[in-house]
Formats: sequence, structure tokens, C-alpha cells
Amino acid sequence: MKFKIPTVLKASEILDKGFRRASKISTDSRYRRERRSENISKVTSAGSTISAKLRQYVKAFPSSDQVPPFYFDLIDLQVGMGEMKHSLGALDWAAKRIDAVVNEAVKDIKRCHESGEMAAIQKRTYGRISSIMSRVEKDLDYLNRARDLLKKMPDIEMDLPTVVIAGHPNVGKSTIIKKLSTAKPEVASYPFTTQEIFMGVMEFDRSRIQILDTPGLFLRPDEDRNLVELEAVAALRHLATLVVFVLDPTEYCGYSWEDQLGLLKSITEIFDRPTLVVMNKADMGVPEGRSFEGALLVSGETGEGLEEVEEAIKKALAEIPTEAAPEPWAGED
Ligand SMILES: Nc1nc2c(ncn2[C@@H]2O[C@H](COP(=O)(O)OP(=O)(O)OP(=O)(O)O)[C@@H](O)[C@H]2O)c(=O)[nH]1
Ligand SMILES: [Mg+2]
Repeated sequence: MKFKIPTVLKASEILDKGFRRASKISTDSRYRRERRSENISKVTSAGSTISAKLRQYVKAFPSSDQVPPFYFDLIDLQVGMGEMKHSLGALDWAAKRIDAVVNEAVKDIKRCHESGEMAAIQKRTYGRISSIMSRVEKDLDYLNRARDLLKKMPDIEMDLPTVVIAGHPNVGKSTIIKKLSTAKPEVASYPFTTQEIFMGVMEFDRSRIQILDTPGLFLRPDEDRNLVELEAVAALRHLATLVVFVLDPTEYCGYSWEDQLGLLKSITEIFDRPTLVVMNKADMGVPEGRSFEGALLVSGETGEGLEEVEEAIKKALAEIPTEAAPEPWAGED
């Protein structure tokens, strides 16, 4: 799903657009009747250009009851669903106010007897429109920033089976996903290299599977999690058909084996999804006593064991009944 939202112009730019269009309407007539219709056309054209632009934005942004739960969470984390709603409400209010101000001006101009008076009403109306626009200046700026964030959101296909890779930071999630799929995430030897959900596609025979790289997680309650961790949580909660959990038995990632097992346990308990456990960095040797029942031993670095991971993913997905997968549109909480 992709959000296609036009650039949100600044209040002054929208005003310019409206007034410029209106300024093109002119009669050189000295007759009062024609002057009157020119004034009416000007205020109407300026007002409707501006209010139409505002309404275009209101329509282009996703509304909270129309987005799938995953995007709802992501928007809420990155942009703030409440703030977005509030700012869109403000634009809607401004569009209505501008229309009302224009209607009033048209009535007043129709009642006028003098050209000078008509011109004064037009000027006053432009002033009123400008002051309405200045009241939504901050909302427009905010929405433009929100638009940039929405544009960068991962383009998830809601009806494809989705594998979500999870684990502590630095355990090698991105290294593995890079080898398994078309995704090209960044890999680096520091925690939280991955700052957002990354999407790649795996192809098995002719069927496509979506595979998501997520930021690293710590063993802690949601209220203590940082923003990037919460994005991983949103993917696990709303998208994961299957979880591939990566453990680093070498502890080179910087987190203890016990903490990693604790995180695995808590993820399994909270999200209750079929989970495939992978022990990474096999090329460095596995320290004595570190094992996990059913886990596949792999090396993202050398590629060792990754074919088995592919096979296991394929097998696990085939075994998952469709109704057990999350329903991204219906939500679940
Ligand atoms: N020796 C060895 N190093 C690995 C292996 N897999 C990953 N690494 C290294 O571990 C570090 C972290 O790898 P990433 O793939 O960025 O880890 P990540 O889990 O995606 O980390 P975050 O995005 O921060 O959560 C990098 O320096 C990798 O080169 C492996 O199988 N063997
Ligand atoms: Mg990563």
C-alpha cells in the first residue's frame, strides 16, 4: 500500500495561487454592471481556488478508519494519528469558512451601488481569506512533514504471506534478509542500524512471499520501547504470518544469550505466531551449551544454512492454515 499525497503548499503559496487566478479576471469596462460581475468573479475565483486546494489535501490523506491496522500504528508512531486528524479538521474548517466569507461578499457586492464600494468589499474579502489561512498555517506545515513521512512508509502488500524477521539489535537480521530476498537493507556492526521496516520479496516456484526486516528489539515492555522498536512490534502484531527469530549465540551482538532467549519467549507469548528460530554467526563457532530446540544453525556472512532456512520457511507457510494468519484489514486488538 502506497500513500500518494501531493506536496502540501504553504499558506502563502495557496493564497498566491488563488489571488493570481482572480487577478486574471478583468474587464476594462466603466459600466457598473460589468464592474460588479468582475468583482464577484474575482472573490469567487480566489475563494474557490483556495478552498478546493484545502479540500484536495483533506481527501488525499488517509483517514484513520480506512487504513489497515499496521499503517494505523505506523502513522500514529511517526506522524501522530490525533495530530493528523486535528490538522485535517482545521483545513476542512478553513475551506468552509472561506466559502462562507465569499458567499457573504457576493451578497454584499450585489447590494452595492458604487464601483469603489465593490472594490472595497473585494479587498476586505481577500483580507478575511488571508486571515483564515494564517490560522491554518501551522497545520499545513505539519501536514507537509507528515506527507513526507507517509511517502517513505514501506509498500506492504496486504494479501501476500508475510515473514517478519525479528531479534535483538546486531544479531544479523539484515545480513540474512539480504541474502534471502530482494531487499537491500543496510548492514553495520552497531545496534539499531535498521531504523525502519524494510520490505523484500522471496520467490518460491511461482509464489511470492513478502519478507520484512525490522529494527532490533529489547526485552522490555512496550511502554519503554523506542520508536523504531515499536515499528517492529507493529509489524509482528499486524503482518507476521510467520516469524523468523534470529539468535546470536556468539553474543558478538552485545546482548547476552539469556536475554535473547528471554526476548524470544516473550515474542512467542505475546504474538503467538508460528516461529522459526535461527542461530546466526555459525562461522564464528557456537559456544558450548548454547542451543535451542529446532533452531537452524546458519551464517548470514558465509551463506551457510540459508538454503535450509528457505526450505523451512516454505514448509512452515504451507502448513499454516489461512485463517491462522493475521487479518490486516480487520484488525485484531
Ligand atoms: N561473523 C559473522 N558476522 C555476522 C553474521 N551476520 C551478521 N554479521 C555481522 O553482524 C553485524 C550486524 O549485522 P546486521 O545484519 O546489521 O544486524 P541486524 O540484526 O540487522 O542489526 P540491527 O539492524 O541493528 O537490528 C554486522 O557487522 C555483520 O557483518 C555472520 O553470520 N557471521
Ligand atoms: Mg538490521
